[in-house]
Parts: sequence; C-alpha cells; structure tokens
Amino acid sequence: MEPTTYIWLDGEIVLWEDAKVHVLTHALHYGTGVFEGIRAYEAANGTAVFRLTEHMERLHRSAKAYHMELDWSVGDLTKATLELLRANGLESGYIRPLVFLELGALGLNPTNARVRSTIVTWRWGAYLGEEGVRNGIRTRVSSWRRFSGSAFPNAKATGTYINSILAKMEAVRAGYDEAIMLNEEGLISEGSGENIFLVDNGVVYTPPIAVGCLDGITRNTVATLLTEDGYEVVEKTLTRSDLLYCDELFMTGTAAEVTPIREVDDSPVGPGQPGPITKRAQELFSDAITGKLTTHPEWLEYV
Ligand code: PPE
Repeated sequence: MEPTTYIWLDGEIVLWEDAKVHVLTHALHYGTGVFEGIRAYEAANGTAVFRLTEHMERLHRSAKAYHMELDWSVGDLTKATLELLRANGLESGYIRPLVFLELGALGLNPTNARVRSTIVTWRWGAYLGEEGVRNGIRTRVSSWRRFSGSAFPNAKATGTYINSILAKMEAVRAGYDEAIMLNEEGLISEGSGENIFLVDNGVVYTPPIAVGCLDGITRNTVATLLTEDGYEVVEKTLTRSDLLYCDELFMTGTAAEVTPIREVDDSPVGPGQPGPITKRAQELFSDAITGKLTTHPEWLEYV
C-alpha cells in the first residue's frame, strides 16, 4: 500500500506515521472494532464519494450492535472524510473509517475502554484484479460457513472478519480468486467481502439479508440500477445447485465493485465468460460512480 500524507484520528488530521496505538488496545486482543469501506471516484464535477452518508450510517449501526458510543455524528464523519481527501489531494481512492476500543479495559468486559475513531484513505485498484473485472474470477464454495447466529452478520465488526479471512485464505491457497460462503443452514450467503448475484433466464436473484449476508450498499445500488433498467431483481434464498445451473454470477462490493464470476468449483458459469446482464450491471455501476447517470445525484458527495 502506498501511504498518503494524512490520517484523521479522533477529530484531528495527523501525519500518516503518527497515527499509532498501544499494544494493549482492546480491539487488537478481541476484535472489538467496527469499520467501513468506501470509495471516492473522479466524477463529472470532480472527486466524489459514493454513498458516503449511507456508509457512515451503517458504521453507526455497527457500533450500536456492540455498544460502542461514538464521539462523532454521521455528519461529523462525512465532513471529516471530505476534509481528509482534500488534505491528501486524492482524486480517487478507498476510504477506511474504523471505530475501535482502545485502552481502559482488558478482559471481555469492555465497558471502560476508550472508543477511538479514525479514517484512512489510500489508492486501491481492482480488489479481485483487473483481469477478474474483465473476464471473471474463479471461485469455490468454502468449507467455512458464514456465521449467522453467533454474532451480528449485518454489522461490520473487525473480529467477525476472521471468519471471512479463513474462507479467503482457503480459496486463495487452493488456487481460486474468491470464496463463496454458505450460511449455517447451507444456503448461499455471500463472498468473503462481497455480496453475490445470480442470473437465471433473464431474472436477477440475490440472497435476502436474512440469510446473514451484509446489507451491501453496492448490492442495493446494483439492484436499484438493474430494476430501473427494466430487469426483474428478486431476493430469493439460493442453494449450491443454483450456482451450478444458472446463466450468470457476479459479486458486488465497494472494493470489488461489480466482478463477474466465471467459474464455481471448477465448473464454468454459463459459457464461462461474463454474461450480458453482468456486463450491463458493470456499465450502469460505472455510470453511477462517475456521475454519468443523472438519476441518482444523491449518491455522489463531492469533495
Ligand atoms: N459482504 C461482506 C462480508 C463485505 O465485507 C462487504 C464489503 C460486502 C458484502 C459488500 O458491501 P458494500 O461495500 O456495502 O457493497 N467489504 C468491504 C471490505 C473489503 C476488505 O477487504 O476489507 C469493501 O468492499 O470495502
């Protein structure tokens, strides 16, 4: 990762190398942090952050799930993000807000731990590779189940990502690009850091949030754009065999954007290359993030 000059830390803009924490930070020991992933793009009228307010609202919801009291409102955090992007002179990039428990408590009762907040920005290219975005990625169904009943699956908490990391490492070590995770009941949930969509006979499907996948903002964006473009988009529980017999599959996420899946468990998806609806989703998404699409001006917050 290429460092930028500044980091926002508890209300101040500090130098990148000065944003440090103590080794007794509660979050290091027990994973007590909540975070977001956001992207800024070069849009029609300059640099704009995509659905910034909604990401910061989700950060607040994640914090609530773990009883973390934030010192900063959604408005404070959006303002801080825009200031930081300006300070770093980034015309596009990835934004990582993180709220975590620091000193004041060790052991499993974090009541007295100080809540700290930071925002970091840096340049981050295609999450699953440029090649993956163009031609699709190779995936396997993970032997690890996406937890759904043992923590809040819809809160982006750092500790729970150990589950996704196991799935990602297993997939990559076996030579695949990404894992597809089933929930504890064996239904399709999502990727290690992406939601999943399936196309069958011209209809677009994605698992409902109730299976335990993240309420993805890109998921919502793509479902909205495809619906407005005339496609039928349906939330439906999906099984492993649906992956095998469908026409198209793709993943969505802030980092992954819209990435086609060309293979599941060594079987090609459809003809083994990105299908027309996947490509349409990529096109619509690209128009939305760059401001070419005029129907959702509320999604872009300009720096
Ligand atoms: N599911 C999971 C488990 C997930 O982590 C993400 C985002 C999504 C779905 C998609 O959500 P959204 O970004 O709101 O569309 N994963 C973030 C972190 C990736 C990472 O490696 O860290 C991201 O895409 O920024």
